[in-house]
Formats: sequence, C-alpha cells, structure tokens
Amino acid sequence: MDIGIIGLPKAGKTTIFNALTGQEAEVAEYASARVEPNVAVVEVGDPRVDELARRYRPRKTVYASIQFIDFVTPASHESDASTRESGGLFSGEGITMVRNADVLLVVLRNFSNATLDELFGAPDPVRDLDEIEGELTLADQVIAERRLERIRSDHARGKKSAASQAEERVIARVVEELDGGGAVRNLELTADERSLINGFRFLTAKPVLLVVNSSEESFGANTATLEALERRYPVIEFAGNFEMELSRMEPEDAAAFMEDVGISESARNRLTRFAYRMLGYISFFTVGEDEVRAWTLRDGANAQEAAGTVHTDLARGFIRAECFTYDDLVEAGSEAAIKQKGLLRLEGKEYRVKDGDILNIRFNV
Ligand SMILES: Nc1nc2c(ncn2[C@@H]2O[C@H](COP(=O)(O)OP(=O)(O)OP(=O)(O)O)[C@@H](O)[C@H]2O)c(=O)[nH]1
Ligand SMILES: [Mg+2]
Repeated sequence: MDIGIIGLPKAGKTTIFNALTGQEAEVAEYASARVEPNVAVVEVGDPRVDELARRYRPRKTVYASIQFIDFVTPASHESDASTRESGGLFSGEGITMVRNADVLLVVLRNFSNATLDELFGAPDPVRDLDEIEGELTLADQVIAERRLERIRSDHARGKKSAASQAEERVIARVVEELDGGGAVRNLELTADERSLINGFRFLTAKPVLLVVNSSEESFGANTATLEALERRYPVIEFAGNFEMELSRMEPEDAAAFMEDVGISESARNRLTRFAYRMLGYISFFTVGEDEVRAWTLRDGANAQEAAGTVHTDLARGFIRAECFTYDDLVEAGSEAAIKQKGLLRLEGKEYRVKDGDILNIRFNV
C-alpha cells in the first residue's frame, strides 16, 4: 500500500512523515527548494506473524509493508496564475507521484505558530480541507477536460470507434461530477467504465484519510473540529511534533512519555490499524520453512486475486487454494492437527479470502 501525504504548505506533513517512519527528513518553517518527495517503507507490525515465525522457524520472515511518500507542496500557488492554469497546487513536478498513491493522507494544521499564522491565518482544519478538496478537484478537471477535448476533436475528424465513444461518455460524466464540486469516487461505475478511466489516476478517485496535526497542548481537546471533519472523511488526531520526538526515543523512554500525555500507542501503529480498517484491507499469510509472510488484500477480494498479489503466475495458473485459519492453527496446535480435525479446506478461484487466512496456492503455468 502506498500512502501519499499531502496538505497545504507547512501543515506538518514532513513532521508526520518522520513520526510515522522514524526518519529524520528536514522539517522547516521556511519554504524549501526541494521538490523530490521523501519516501520510506515501514513494516506493519503483526503479532500473528511473530507467532507464525515462532512455529515455522522460517529462513525469512516478511511483514506487510506500507510506503509513505511525503510531498512538498509548492507555496506560491495562490499568487501564481500560471500554476492554476496548469492545474494548481497538485500539478507540479514533485507532485506527479501523488497520482500513483493508493491512498491520500491529508495533513491539516491545527497548531499555532507566529510565522505560519501570519502567512496562512489562524489554524482552521475545516477551511484547509475545503481548499485541498478544491485543489484536488481542479487537478482532475484539467486532466479530464483535456482528454474530453481530445476525444471530441478526434471524433470531429472522423476518428471514432465504439471504444472512443464509450470513453467519451464516461469522461463526460467525470467532468460533470467535478464541475458540480463532486469527486470521481462518488460516481457509480461498472468495472468496464472503471477500467477506461483507471489510467488517469484521478486524485478525487482515491480514498482519503485525514490527519489533524494538533499542538501538544490542545491534543485530545478538539472534539468539535474532529466531529465536523469526520462527517466527510475518516479522521485521526496526532500531536505531530510530539510524536516525531517519540519516534526518535528508545522504546522504554517513549513509553513513559506516552503515558503522561495519554497516548496509548505509537503513531505508526495507530495509523496502520486505522488505515486497514477504514480502507477495508485485510491480511492473509503464506507459511513454510522458507518463508512466513503477511500480505495485504482488499476485503472482498477472491482467492485468485490473493494469488495475484503473491505473483502474477499464481493467479494465471491458479488451480486451487489450500486454506486454514490462523486462529484454528493456534487452537489446534499444528498443521497435522488441522488436517485431522478436518479444518483444512480446498477453495476455488471465487473463494472470498478472510482476514487471518493461511493460504497455500496450487498452480500450474
Ligand atoms: N507546534 C507545532 N509545530 C509543528 C507541528 N508540526 C509541524 N510544526 C512546525 O511547522 C513547520 C512546518 O513543518 P513541516 O513538517 O516541515 O511541514 P510541511 O507540511 O512538511 O511543510 P512543506 O513540506 O514545506 O509544505 C515547522 O516549523 C514545524 O516545526 C506540531 O505538531 N506542533
Ligand atoms: Mg515537508
């Protein structure tokens, strides 16, 4: 899963990125000249993987992972008409990678700072979310409108096919939705229609999670703000600066500080669980002497799609999946006991994989 961290300039994106990844990317009050995003991959801690590794003693243990990408937002957008012309805040060079992210993590500033308050006004996460949404819509409008113009000029020149007409219809719906202030994710599309627009990687088609980046003093006391935002997207609150400091401490020291402020768990763990739950992701496992490994899957995906996340060959040559559950394994004690109790199942392509399933995929290519 690739999570793109976006937000208005100086919202604390890099601070949150550091808190989540334990990195030490530069955090600055002044505009930075960098355009390349910060990127880090973190493991998704899972006690089930630890337990499986204890039982199978594999040569290699691999946790699921999340890649975080921290983008630099250009600061000159409002005064710069040409930036807006070409698609606004989310069209710059450093931001193209946002389009490849699976999820947008929008950081909203909820801390005061004399310099930032003077530049951008007092903190107001709801106002900032409105602005971000406007910018995401604008970036998509530019792409969709250009495409529609292109198709229509082709049609006018006699370059017309069933495929181009189907694309025209769906892009016209996208444009209409965006013009009305909506988002591509709100459109009800068939699988075919979706595959026609997937390649554009519309920003407003991506799921959004909000991070309210609160000052340490106000953390835990922002109920009204959080409720207002929660009506629009799932929200999690962080005390960014504080959590960044925590991520740099030895675990024992961090634990003592967290207890003081009433934070029960690291930012990374909280965000990971939040993201899986809100986005409807599950984990399945593959086990053996060679490797114990956790894989991330969209809830509702079938056994063939699960096979495809392991390797495209496994999906292509899929025969069946041998399947048992993590809980049954722990309860029964061993794979032999699983078989004896009749808890080993043979499942076909269409089997809906569940969180905690252990799969052994039989395939033939
Ligand atoms: N008090 C307080 N200050 C913060 C917090 N998070 C960030 N800051 C400060 O805000 C400024 C900007 O933080 P960054 O994390 O660099 O913000 P950014 O969104 O990555 O900024 P750009 O990438 O330049 O757009 C720095 O001076 C930070 O120290 C926070 O939770 N509390
Ligand atoms: Mg930054």
